[in-house]
Amino acid sequence: MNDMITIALSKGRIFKDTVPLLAHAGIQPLEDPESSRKLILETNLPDVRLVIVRASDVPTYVQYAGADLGVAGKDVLLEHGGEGLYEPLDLNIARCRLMVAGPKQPSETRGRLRIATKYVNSTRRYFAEQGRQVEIIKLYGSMELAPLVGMADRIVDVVDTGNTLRANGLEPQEHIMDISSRLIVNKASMKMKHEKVKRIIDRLAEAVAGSSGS
Ligand code: PRT
Ligand code: MG
Repeated sequence: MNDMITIALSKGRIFKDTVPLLAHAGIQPLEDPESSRKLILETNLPDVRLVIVRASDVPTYVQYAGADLGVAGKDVLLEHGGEGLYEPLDLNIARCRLMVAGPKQPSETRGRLRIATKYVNSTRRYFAEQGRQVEIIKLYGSMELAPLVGMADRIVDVVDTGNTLRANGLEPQEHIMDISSRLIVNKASMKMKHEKVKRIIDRLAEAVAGSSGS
C-alpha cells in the first residue's frame, strides 16, 4: 500500500499530547496503546496508521521509512542527529528543560567533572562550548542514581517538575535548553506522498496555533 501514511509515536506523554492534535487533522486512533499490546494501531482513516515505538527510536523509524511521520522530543532529535529527516513543526507539547543537576552538597571533586547522562551529544556540546573539561558516562536511564552511589558528580537529564531530582537529593543547577516535541517527516515521503503529508502538517500546524492561543 504505497499511499498508506504511517505515523510513529511513543506511549505515555507524547501519545497523550499528540492525540488532540491528530484529532484536528481528522485522525483518531481506534485503540489506546496503554491498554492494547498492538504495535500497529489502525485509525478511523483507512490510509493512516500509527506505530508505537520507544521514544528514542522514533527518529530512526522515520529516517529509515518505517514511518512517514513521527513525534519526537528535541532532546531525542539532538542525540539522533536528524539525518534523513525534516523537522517542519514545533508541536509545543511534552515540554521540559534539559539541565545539569547534582547533589545539594557536592563532594570534593578531583580532576575532571564526571557527568552521567543518556544525552551524550548535547552534554558534550554544552560543556565544550564553555571550555569546561568533563568526563561523560553514558547511561540509559535512572541517571539520578549515579551521583548517589559516587559514580558521577553531576547528571544531565530532562526535568519537568523537578520532583524526581528532589526525591533523590539532587537539585537543578544549570539550564542547558528548553525542550519540546517536534513533528518529523521522512525526506522521501515528503516528496513521494507530498499531498497527504502536507495536509497533515498543515492541519497539525493549525491545531498548534489554536491551542497556544487559548
Ligand atoms: O521511557 P523510554 O526510555 O522509552 O523513553 P523516554 O523516557 O525518553 O520517553 P518518555 O515518553 O518518558 O519521554 C518522551 C519525551 O518527553 C522526552 O524525550 C522529552 O522530550 C519529553 N519529556 C517531557 C520528558 C519529561 N517531560 C520528563 N519529565 N521526558 C522525561 N521526563 C522524565 C524526567 O527525566 C524524570 O525522570 O520524567 C521524570 C519526571 O520528571 P519530573 O521533573 O517531573 O520529576
Ligand atoms: Mg520514560
